[in-house]
Amino acid sequence: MTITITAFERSPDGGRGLARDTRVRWALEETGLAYDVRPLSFEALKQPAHLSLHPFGQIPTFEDGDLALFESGAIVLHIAETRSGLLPAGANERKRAIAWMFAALNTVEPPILDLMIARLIEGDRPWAAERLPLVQNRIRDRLKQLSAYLGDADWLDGAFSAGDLMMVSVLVRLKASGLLEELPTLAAYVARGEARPAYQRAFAAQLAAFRSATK
Ligand code: GTB
Repeated sequence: MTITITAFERSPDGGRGLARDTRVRWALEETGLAYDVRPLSFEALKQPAHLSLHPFGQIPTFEDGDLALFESGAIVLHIAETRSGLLPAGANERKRAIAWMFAALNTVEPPILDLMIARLIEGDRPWAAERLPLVQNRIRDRLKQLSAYLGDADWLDGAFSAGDLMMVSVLVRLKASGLLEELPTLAAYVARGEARPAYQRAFAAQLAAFRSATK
């Protein structure tokens, strides 16, 4: 049975790998799992066939035999728990790696999403210029804390794990903002993640899909 994931037919990020299928592709590549991709238009996302897999009509989803999952965090955790390479062997270390996945999704990603919304959706509101620095400063606070924790280490808690995969996936969305560059430790951390061959393969695959859809 081949794993099938869903992705945007034509990602609005222009192939920059910012949509959440990239983190799932990355986890699949890290663990050596082959997969197929079902590309979906924005219209198809909201059709019954896809809504039966994803209640909110979004990507990514994951199907493997009789298992169907949605939510990138749940999908990456499933991959990490069923294959070796993304979670440490020790029980406590595994839990800490999972805690870092939650930290990426629940503590670091929300202010980053606020910035995207403030810029892309609310940028023309009369209060936008006043709000933007507040949103940016909330991100700065988180990044400073994360950078201080990381210190000189390559990865968050020992060897590279699903926690790093998720954290790097969240932080890459800041690349165009300039905020990452304010903290060289974190910029280097993201660069280390992006340099991994599995990330490179995942990125190339989503870019190839975008290019073939826009040919
Ligand atoms: N919590 C869910 C998860 O982690 O899986 C969130 C899933 C989600 O937001 N999916 C988005 C989606 O399907 C795509 S990734 N949106 C369509 C819809 O809701 O109708 C978010 C995203 C979209 C676009 C860019 N971009 O253009 O840069 C980046 C990220």
